[in-house]
Order: sequence, then C-alpha cells, then structure tokens
Amino acid sequence: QKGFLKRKAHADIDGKRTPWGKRSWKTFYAMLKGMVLYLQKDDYVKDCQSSEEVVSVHHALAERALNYTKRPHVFRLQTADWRVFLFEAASTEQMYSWIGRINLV
Ligand code: I3P
Repeated sequence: QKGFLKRKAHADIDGKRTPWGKRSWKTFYAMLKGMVLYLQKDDYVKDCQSSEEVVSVHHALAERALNYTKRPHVFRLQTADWRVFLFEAASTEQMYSWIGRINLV
C-alpha cells in the first residue's frame, strides 16, 4: 500500500497532546511495508531508509475519524505507544484501503 497522505499529529507518546506549532497538516508519500509505515517527503524517494518518519503499526488501530469534520476522508491512527495521528487520504476509497491494510497487520 502506497500513496500520498496528509498527516496531523494529535497526540505524542503516552497520549500527551501534541503541542502548538507541531499540529499542522503535512503531506507525505506513505508506504506500508510489513508492520511499518514509512513517511517520505515525496514519491521519488524510492528507498525506505531515507524516510522522514517511521511509524510502527504493530498493535496499532486505524479507524475513520468521524469526530473530525474539518476535512473529508480522514482516518485516525492510534499506535501501541499511544500516539495519535490523523491522516487525510485522497478519497473515501483510499481511506478505507489504508484502514484495512493497517488493521490487518
Ligand atoms: C495547528 C494548525 C492545524 C490546526 C491545529 C493548530 O497549528 O493550524 O492546522 O488543526 O489546531 O494547532 P500549528 O501549525 O501551530 O501546530 P486543524 O487543521 O485541525 O484546525 P488544533 O490545535 O485545534 O488541533
């Protein structure tokens, strides 16, 4: 699973609220490989090692972010270490595809 996603950090480790100044939406080229979500600046970066950010989705939960109404097709990702991210997909179909793939891991 690969594609562009916009991400907003909502909570950091242990569920602490992500501070002001670090909560804005950022675009990434995302690749899910195994239990790891690699977030890259752009799709020309082919190798995962140069990823800007690496998020483990082992024991993570993805679900549609129904409470977040400012943008369409947004899903929420809660990690095992209680970080929370919101991800905006390009379509509802892509949103459900990401949710399904993340929860399969
Ligand atoms: C955040 C940025 C986000 C906004 C967030 C702000 O500011 O404007 O777009 O979320 O609001 O804190 P910063 O860039 O300084 O981190 P929304 O797009 O969801 O409004 P929030 O603190 O209410 O989450």
